[in-house]
Amino acid sequence: MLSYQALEGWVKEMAELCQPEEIYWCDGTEEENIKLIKKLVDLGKALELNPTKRPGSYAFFSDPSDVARVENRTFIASDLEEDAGPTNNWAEPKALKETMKKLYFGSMKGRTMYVIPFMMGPFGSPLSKIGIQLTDSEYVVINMRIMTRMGRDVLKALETQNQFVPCLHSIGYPLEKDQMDLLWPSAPIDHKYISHFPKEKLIWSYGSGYGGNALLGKKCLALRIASVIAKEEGWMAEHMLILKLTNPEGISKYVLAAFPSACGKTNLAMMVPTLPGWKVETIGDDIAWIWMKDDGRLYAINPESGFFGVAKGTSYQSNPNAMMSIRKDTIFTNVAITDDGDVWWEGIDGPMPQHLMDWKREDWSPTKGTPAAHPNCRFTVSAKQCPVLAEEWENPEGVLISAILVGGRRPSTIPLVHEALSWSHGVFMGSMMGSEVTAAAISDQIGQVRRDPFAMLPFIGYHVGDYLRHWLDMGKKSNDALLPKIFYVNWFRKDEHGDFLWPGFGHNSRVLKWIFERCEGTVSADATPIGYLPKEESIDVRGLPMKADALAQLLTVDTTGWLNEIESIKVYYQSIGDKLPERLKQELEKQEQRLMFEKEKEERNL
Ligand code: GTP
Ligand code: SPV
Ligand code: MN
Repeated sequence: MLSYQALEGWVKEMAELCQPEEIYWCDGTEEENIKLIKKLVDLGKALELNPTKRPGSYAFFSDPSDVARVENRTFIASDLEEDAGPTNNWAEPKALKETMKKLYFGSMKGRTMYVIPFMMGPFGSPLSKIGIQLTDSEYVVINMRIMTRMGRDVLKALETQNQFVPCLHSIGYPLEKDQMDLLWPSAPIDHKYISHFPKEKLIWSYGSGYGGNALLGKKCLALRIASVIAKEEGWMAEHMLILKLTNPEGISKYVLAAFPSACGKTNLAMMVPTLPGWKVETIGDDIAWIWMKDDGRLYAINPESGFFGVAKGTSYQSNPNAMMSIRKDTIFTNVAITDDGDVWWEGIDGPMPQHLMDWKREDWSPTKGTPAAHPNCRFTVSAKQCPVLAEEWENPEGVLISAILVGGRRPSTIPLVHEALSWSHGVFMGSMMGSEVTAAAISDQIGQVRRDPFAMLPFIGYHVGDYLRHWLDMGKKSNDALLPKIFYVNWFRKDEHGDFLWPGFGHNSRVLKWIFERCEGTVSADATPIGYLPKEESIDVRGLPMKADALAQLLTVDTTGWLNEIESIKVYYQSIGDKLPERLKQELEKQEQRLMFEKEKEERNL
C-alpha cells in the first residue's frame, strides 16, 4: 500500500514508464461518464442499444482471445515460492517486475492514462479499502464506475484514511503515430500478466481488458490482495454472495454462499422464492468481507457497488430481478444483438431470433451452429438498479451472518443439502468442495470437476494450507453456538439421462427455508456419516416439477460414492502438502470411519 502523500509521485512514475499521451484524473461524475461513452461510440468500440428498448445501455465485443479471466497468466509474487503455495502461479517479485516493466515501457503511447480513485466497501466502514487504478482503457473506467464507488469523494476519504492499494493496468496495445486502433485492443496471451505483490499490496495487470483481469477492484484487490490483508488483520475476504432471507413471520437472517464462478451466486442472491410468504433480498452477489465483532459473531459487507453478472441463461424465468436490473443503464459484453438493436443470449426469454449479430459481430442465424453470445457474456449494472436490493446493503457495520453455504456443480454424490456437524467439519466441507469448471476462465478443462476450496481456488493470494488454517483460527476465536452454521448445497445433481434432478433457481428457496429453520432450531434432521440431512418431509416440494423419487435420490447418502470421494480428497490433501492443517486430516479420517461403519451396516442388511 502507499500513503496519500505518495500518490502523485507514483502516478508520475508510472506515467513515465507507460508514456501516455495525457493523464486524466477521473471525478466519477455523470458528465465524465457521458463523455467517455461518446468517445467509445465514436470510435466504434461501443454500440449504443436501441434507446426505446434498453435506454442508456451499450454493448461491447471483446477480441475472441480476451473473453474471460486467465488463471494460467495470474501470478502471486511473494518473496518465497512457499508462500504462494501449490495452487498459485508463483513468480519472483523482482524478476516479474523487470519482465513487466519491459512490457509497460511505452505501452500507453497514443492513449490517455486514466487515474481512477475507488473505494471497496461502503464509505465509513471499518473494513473499506481504497484503491487507485491507472488504466488506458475507457471501457475499464466506465465499468469501474459501476462496480466500485469511484471518484472525487474517494480522494477526499484518502486524505484521512491515508492508505491505498496501487493498481496499474494497461491493455498492452500502444498506438504509434498514425497507427490504427483495434475495436478491442489487447496483448497476446503469453504477454498477459495479472500480477499480485502481496508484501507491497500492489497489483500490476497487463494485456487484457476483460472482467476480473482488468477491473482490478474486484478479484485482484477485493479477493487476492484483500485475502492477504485479511489473514494479517484477522478477518476474511471471500468469494461469496450475501443475501437477506425473511420468513412469513417477518424474521430476517443473513446468509453467505460460496459457489465457484458461474455456479449460481447472482441467481441465489436475487432469487424470487417460489414458497409463499418467503422473501430474498440482495446485499451482494460475488464478494463478502467478513469480520468478527466483540460478541464473537461474524458480520459481512459487500465491497462492490454493482454486479458483473453472467448474462447467458438469465431470463425472466430464471432470474427476473436480474432482468429488471438490466432494463436500462447497463453495459453488456459479448452478448448477441437483435435486428432491432436489443441484446440476446442463449437462455433469454422469447422465441429464437432468426437473425442476429453474434458476439464476434458477424451475421448469425440458427443454422450457423455456434453460440450467438459467448458463454461468459456479462452485464455490468449498478446494485441500485436491483429491485430487491436490501435497504441495509450499504450498512458500514455489516450484517450479522447466520449461515454459510458452500457448493458447486456436482453431477453426482453430493446431496441437495447437508449441514456440517461443527465449524471445523464445515471448514472440511469448504476445503474439499469440487465443481465442474465453467467458462468464467479460459481453460481446456471446462466441464471437469476440480477442487475449489470455498470457491477461492483462483483467488487466494497466499498458500491454500494457510488459508484453510485461517478459517479454523477464525472459529477458534469464538464458539460454535455463536458462529454461523455451515451447509453444503448442490443444485446441480443429474439423473442417468444427464438432466438436472433439482429444478433450482426460485425453488432453491425450499432449501433456504430448511436452512433458516435449522438456524432457528425449529426443524430436526437426520444425523448421517457426512453431516445432518433434512428428512424428506422437511423439504416442501409441493407443486414442484419433479419426478416422484427425485427428492429421495437428492437426499440419500451415497456411501460408495462418498468413499470414492474420500480417496480423491486424500490425493488432493496430499497435493496441499505440509501446511494442510492437522485438524482437517482428522475431519477427513473421522468422516471416512463413519462412512465405513455405514457401509458395513448396509452390507450386513443386504
Ligand atoms: P460469477 O459471476 O462468475 O462468480 O458467477 P455466479 O456464481 O454469480 O453464477 P450465476 O448466478 O451468474 O449463474 C451462472 C449460471 O448458472 C447461469 O447460467 C445460471 O442460469 C446457472 N444457474 C444458477 N442457479 C442455478 C440453479 O439453481 N440451477 C441450475 N441448474 N442452474 C443454475
Ligand atoms: C468470476 O469469474 O468469478 C467473476 C467474473 O465474477 S470476473 O470478474 O471476470 O472474475
Ligand atoms: Mn465471481
